[in-house]
Amino acid sequence: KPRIFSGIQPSGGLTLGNYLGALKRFAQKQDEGIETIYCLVDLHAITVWQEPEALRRNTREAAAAFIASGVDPKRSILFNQSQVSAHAELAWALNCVARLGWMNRMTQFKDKAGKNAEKASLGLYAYPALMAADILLYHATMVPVGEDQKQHVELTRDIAAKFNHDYGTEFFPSPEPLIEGAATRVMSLRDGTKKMSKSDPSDASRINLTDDADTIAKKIRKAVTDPEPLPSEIEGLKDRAEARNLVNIYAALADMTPTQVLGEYGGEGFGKFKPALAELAVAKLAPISDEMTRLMNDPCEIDNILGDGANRADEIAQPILGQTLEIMGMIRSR
Ligand code: AQP
Repeated sequence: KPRIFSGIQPSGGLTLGNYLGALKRFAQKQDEGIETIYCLVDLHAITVWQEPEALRRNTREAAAAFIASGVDPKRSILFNQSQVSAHAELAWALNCVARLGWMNRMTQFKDKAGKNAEKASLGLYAYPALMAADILLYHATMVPVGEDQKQHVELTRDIAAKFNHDYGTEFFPSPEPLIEGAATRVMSLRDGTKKMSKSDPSDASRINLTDDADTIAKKIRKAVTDPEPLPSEIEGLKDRAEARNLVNIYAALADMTPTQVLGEYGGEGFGKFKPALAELAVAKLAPISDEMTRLMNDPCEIDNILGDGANRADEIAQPILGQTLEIMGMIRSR
């Protein structure tokens, strides 16, 4: 039976990258009649330092962003990871299945740990095994993610296959990464070779879902670009990372293909394209930001939604955790 699982780290305010690469598609998937489970992965967030008050606020704000983007907490399960303890428990079991050699190849660890990997937390290194647990705990078959998470979903498939092989079972299904649309990798507005990220020190590099209209317009106006007009054909964007990024963002926001966008704006300079993009971005993001502000006025309501989601997630997760441990030879006598 198809089932979708995906998560977002509440490690800061969410960006346009998170919206186009994840949230917008999460809401669409729910409308395709597939069971959808969405998680605010707070246990992942603490792999790098989080101020406790900020983590609480960011978790509620991310929940508000899901709901404001169209995820219906009645039709989908929406919860924060740490309220379902089976995630951490299965992660331990999978830590014992995953091989060091596999973990050493994970590029996100290298990117996030930087040059001084000795100072990184053990959790940051083990992050992909926890992510595998998140997905396998629900026997999820599809994982909608941005490009950057593809390697982790592939590792999840390797872990599932090794578990099944070692224990002579077909217990874990192999999940497929779903990487779709024009904006699977939204890039920084300051550097077309870096992904737009909530933890980038430069606020000008990203559009936050909570930015007001003036801020959005200013960031787009100041986005780094080359001086050439837009090409009429998609091939013309090949060596123009910044221009390609803005065209992809426009396409994703307008539900168009990049080719259609160039059909409209090919030959135009950024003096015309950037204001059009800013207007579109404001039109699409303002209702989300307004709804987030409204929801954030009632943190108790958000906490109740997360609690209800956690109860429903737990009902699926507990039996799967129990069966996993039993397959591994652990006594379950209560
Ligand atoms: N720039 C992006 N373009 C497309 N998709 C993106 N995603 C993140 N950035 C982009 C997708 O959003 C989902 C949640 O990601 P996450 O918050 O769990 O972690 P991340 O991928 O590490 O995102 P950030 O914003 O870069 O966070 P930090 O800065 O904390 O590391 C995923 O589906 C991801 O693909």
